[in-house]
Amino acid sequence: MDVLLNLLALALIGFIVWWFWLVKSRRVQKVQESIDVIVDGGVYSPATIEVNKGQPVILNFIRRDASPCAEKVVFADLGVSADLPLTGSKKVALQVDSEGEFDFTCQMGMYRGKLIVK
Ligand SMILES: [Cu+2]
Repeated sequence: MDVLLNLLALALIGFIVWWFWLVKSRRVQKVQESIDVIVDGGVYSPATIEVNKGQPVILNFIRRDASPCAEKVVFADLGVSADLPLTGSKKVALQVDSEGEFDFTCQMGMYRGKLIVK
């Protein structure tokens, strides 16, 4: 009888772990982070951004450079680009499913940044 109770308790613990941890973590895919990127003076700050593979991330571009040079950000390898407004900010949602380094630039390639996916 004691053995049976122990087995039941173990099964219950297993179920709780499975339900609350494994099932939930698979169902809810959270954005790993929202990262602010300042666009000013010819540089992105930060210029190198590391993110997790296969997990959505939001890059929040805050443009402080009024020159037309800064008005667009292009992730050429990812086929993603965005116009950056002069006031406020622009959120760029990304999810990269393969490891690697992906450059992002302004349309003339003067601003340069790097997204490292691990
Ligand atoms: Cu430019």
